[in-house]
Amino acid sequence: MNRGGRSILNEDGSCADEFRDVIPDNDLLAILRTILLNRVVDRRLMMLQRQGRLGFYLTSTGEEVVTVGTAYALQEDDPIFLTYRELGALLWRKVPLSAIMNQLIGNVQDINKGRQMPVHYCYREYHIPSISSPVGTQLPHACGFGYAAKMLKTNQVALAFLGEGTASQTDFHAALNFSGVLNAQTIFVIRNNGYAISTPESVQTRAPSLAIRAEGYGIPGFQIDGNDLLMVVQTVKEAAARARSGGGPTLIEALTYRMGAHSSSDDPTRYRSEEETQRWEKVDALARLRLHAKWRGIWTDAMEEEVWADAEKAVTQMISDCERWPPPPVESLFDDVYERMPESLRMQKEEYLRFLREKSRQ
Ligand SMILES: Cc1ncc(C[n+]2csc(CCOP(=O)(O)OP(=O)(O)O)c2C)c(N)n1
Repeated sequence: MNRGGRSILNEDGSCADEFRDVIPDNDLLAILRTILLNRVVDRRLMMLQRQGRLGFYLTSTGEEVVTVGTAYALQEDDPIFLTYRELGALLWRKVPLSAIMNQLIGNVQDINKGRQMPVHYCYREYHIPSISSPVGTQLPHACGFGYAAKMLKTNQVALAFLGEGTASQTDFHAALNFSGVLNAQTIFVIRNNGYAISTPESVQTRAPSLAIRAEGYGIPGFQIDGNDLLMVVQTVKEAAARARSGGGPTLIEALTYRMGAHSSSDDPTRYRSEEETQRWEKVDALARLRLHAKWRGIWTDAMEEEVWADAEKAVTQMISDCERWPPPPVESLFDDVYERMPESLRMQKEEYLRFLREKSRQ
C-alpha cells in the first residue's frame, strides 16, 4: 500500500536491476541506520516531553525516507531550508546529537542562546539556516539563495522543505513564481503527509495533486511515492543536476504519512482513527526500506537489533550530557540586540538585574 505517485520499489521490496545503482549497498545501510536513529530520538524525546523535561517536541516518524533521502541526494554544502519536521536531514549531515539536544532544552550550550522555540534548529556549518515558526517563510529564502547561487555561479542548490498545508500559503506562490522567472537553483520538496495539524489534505485543494501546480510556474513538477527511498533519491538528484546545469527549479511532491501527532501539543485521536494509523505502521517508510534492504541481502533482524541498541545508548548519553547544563545567564537576554548597547537598554538591564536581586532576597 502507498499513497500513490511515481515509484521504483515494488511491494515485495524488490526493484528492477537498472535502479539498484541509484543507491549503493553501503549508502543504503547508512541511510537505514540514520532512520533508525531518527526513530529512537523521536520516541525518547516525546517521552521526555511527557515527563515535563522538554517544553515542546515534534516528531517526523514515518517521513524519514523523504528527509534523509533528500539530504543524501544533495551536496554537503547545499543549504537545506527546513521546517520543524526534518530531523533526518540534520542526522544525515552529522549534526552532533548534543547540538540538537542543547537547542531543544535551550541551555547555556545552545548556539541560539535559548531564544528559539524547541525544534527551531540552525547550524551554519552544516548549511542549515534557521527554522522559522511562520510556515512558508523558508520558501522565498530558498528562492533568493538559489538566485544568488546562479548569479555567483557557486554550483550550490538551495532546497526547501514544506508540508502540503504550507502549499496554501501565499509565500508558496511568490517563491515558486520567482524561482521560475529567475531560473533559480532551487528545489522545493513538499512532504505531503496527509495532514496540516487536524486539517486533512482534501481540504487544501480540489486538485488531484500539488505537483501539477508546477506547470503554472513553467517548471518541472513530480508527484512521487515519498516512502520509496530510491524514487526520492533519484528525483532529487535529477532536480539538483538540472538546477546546477542552468535548468532552473523543480517542484517535488513526496507522498508520505504523518505517523505521530502534529506535535506534543496535539491529540490526533480527535480527528483521525487509530485504525488508519495502524494500517500505515505495516507499510511505513522504515518497513518499506527494511524490506528492500533484506531483498538486497544486506540486512538482518540481528543487525537491526544491534543498531536499535546502539541508538538507544547514544540517545541516553545525549540526554544525560545535555540536561546537566544550566539555562543561559539571564542577563544574556540583553545581548545581541544592538552592536553597541544604547544607554536606554543598559538602564533597562540594570533595573532588571536589580529587580532579580531584590526578588531573590524576599
Ligand atoms: C503562517 C502560519 N500559520 C499558521 C501556523 C500554525 N501552524 C503550525 S504548523 C501548521 C500546519 C502545517 O502543516 P503542513 O504544512 O502540512 O506541515 P506538517 O506539519 O504536516 O509537516 C500550522 C497551521 C504557523 N506556524 N504559521
